[in-house]
Formats: sequence, structure tokens, C-alpha cells
Amino acid sequence: MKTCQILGIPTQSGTSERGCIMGPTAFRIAGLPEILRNLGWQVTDVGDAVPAQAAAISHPNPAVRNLDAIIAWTESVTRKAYEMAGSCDLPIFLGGDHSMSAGTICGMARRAQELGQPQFVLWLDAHTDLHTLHTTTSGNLHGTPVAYFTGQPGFEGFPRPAAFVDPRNVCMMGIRSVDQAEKRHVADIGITVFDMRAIDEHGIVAPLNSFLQRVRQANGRLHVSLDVDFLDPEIAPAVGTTVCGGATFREAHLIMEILHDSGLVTSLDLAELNPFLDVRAKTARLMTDLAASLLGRRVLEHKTRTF
Ligand code: Z70
Ligand code: MN
Ligand code: MN
Ligand code: MN
Repeated sequence: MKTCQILGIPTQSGTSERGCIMGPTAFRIAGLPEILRNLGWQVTDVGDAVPAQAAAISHPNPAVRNLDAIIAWTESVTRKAYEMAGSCDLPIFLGGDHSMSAGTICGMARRAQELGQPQFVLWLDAHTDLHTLHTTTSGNLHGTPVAYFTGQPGFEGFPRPAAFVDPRNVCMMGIRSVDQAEKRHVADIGITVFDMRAIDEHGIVAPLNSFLQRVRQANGRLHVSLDVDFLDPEIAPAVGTTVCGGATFREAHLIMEILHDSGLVTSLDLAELNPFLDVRAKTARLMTDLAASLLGRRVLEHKTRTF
């Protein structure tokens, strides 16, 4: 039986909107562990991560908010993710704002390095989250994890990860809000970006398959990081930073179904769920259903396609 461990990461220090701290609880109330068990997975909920001891630290960019707390979370989550990667087939991380992914992905990358496999990342988000401590103007550090786990300079005071992700192994989909400093950076370091314009023109199937083909050829491990705001706010209102024009219900499910069939996914973040902003739990349920699609839920037991 395939094994899955679930870790809550109740952090909201990376945003200025309060409520993400309730994210892991909402996923549990939505029934995520049981739903995955019913799909035939052996699921262990390992509880919530706890931040490491925070040391007071200041930064020359006065905008930066909650730096000590983010460093403390990154340290403990990196360690926890690395352990989980060694003790189950699929760690799932329940956020928590997206600063959680600095830790989850560095932990996974360290495990991949030990296994001698390259780490790939599929980043599903409205945003590139590619700021450094120096370029962020909002000071919200959920806008920075991609720069951290790809080893960009500008993270003084953070733990130095044992392994980084090669930015050429990162693919982003759903992007539609990019700050000026990020725009220059994203092209320079070689991240593949399918923004909403590209998805409008080509759909999600061909872009996703081209990336999965690269992962397969490299015998890579694949981390999927799903930010609630990847989805259109009409279907997923429970997020602090809504951006119009996001992925539809079927685009999102189809991505998860294709990912499941690929057999390539080795870890998953469900990030930025803010239950305080939800409408009758619809976002918590949609995110839970998307996880179920990724872990093998399907409409029919067998393929009945005749065309
Ligand atoms: C903006 C900033 C962001 C997530 C919003 C937004 C960043 N680029 N990241 N939601 N996950 O403030 O840096
Ligand atoms: Mn994000
Ligand atoms: Mn986002
Ligand atoms: Mn967001």
C-alpha cells in the first residue's frame, strides 16, 4: 500500500492578511485524511510543525515583515520535510501561507540529492514568489520562497540549505501577477513559465506534458506546490491575495488527474488557504478534492474512452 504523511504548517507570518493559521484545521475538517484513505492510501497525520527557536534579526530593507518567525519556520519545516521524504511515498504539507515552501522544497531537495535524483518543482500560482529580502516591497515573505529554494542570493540570516533546486527544473503555471523585480529575474534564471495567456492559448495539457516528459527523462522527483490563488477567485475565494482570471475548476482537476497518471509526483504543498475568508467551506473542499484527484480519485473505475 502506498503511504502518505500529512503535516500541518500553521503559519501566517508571511502575509499581512490573518487567517492562514487556520488552514491545516480546515483541511482536516474537510476530511482530507479519510478521503485519501478511501482512495487506498495508508495515511498518517503527523500533526502540526512547530517553528524552531526564533532569534531576533533585523534587515536593511525596512519593509521586511516577521523575518525571525519565517526563518524559524523554514528551519523546522526543512528538517521535517526531509524526514517525511525518507519515511513515506508522498508527504503532503497543509499550509499556512506560501512561505512554508521555502522549507518543504528544501527538505525534499536534500532527500533528492541523497537519492541521486534531480528535484523538479511544478509551481501552480498566480504569483512567481521570486522576491528576495532586498527586492520585496510588500515585505510579505510568502512572495519569496522560489528565490530561496533555487539558491538566489539575498537571504541573510536564513539557514543555508543542504540542497537547492536548479531553477531550470522549475515550471510555473497560472501566473498572472508579477512584480517588476521578479520579471527580470524569472527569465534570467531559466524558470519555465506558462502564464495565464499561455494557458488561454494552448490549454494546460500540452504545456504540462512537455514538463512531465522532462521530469521523466531526467528520472527526477517532482514536488507540486499549489497556491489557492492559482484558482479563479470565483471558485476559490479563501485567499488573501485574489487575482482575477485564474484556472477553472476543470483545468485544475485535469492537471491533478494528469499528474496522478504520470506517477511522477513525490510531494505536495496545499498553500495559502485562509478559511477566515472562505464561503461555506467551498475553497477548503475544492482544494481537498484537488488533492484527491492527484492521489487517484477518478470518475470511472476503468477507461471507457471509445474515441
Ligand atoms: C506580491 C508580493 C504573493 C502569494 C501573494 C504578492 C506575493 N508579489 N504570494 N500571494 N502566495 O507582495 O510580493
Ligand atoms: Mn504563492
Ligand atoms: Mn499566489
Ligand atoms: Mn497568495
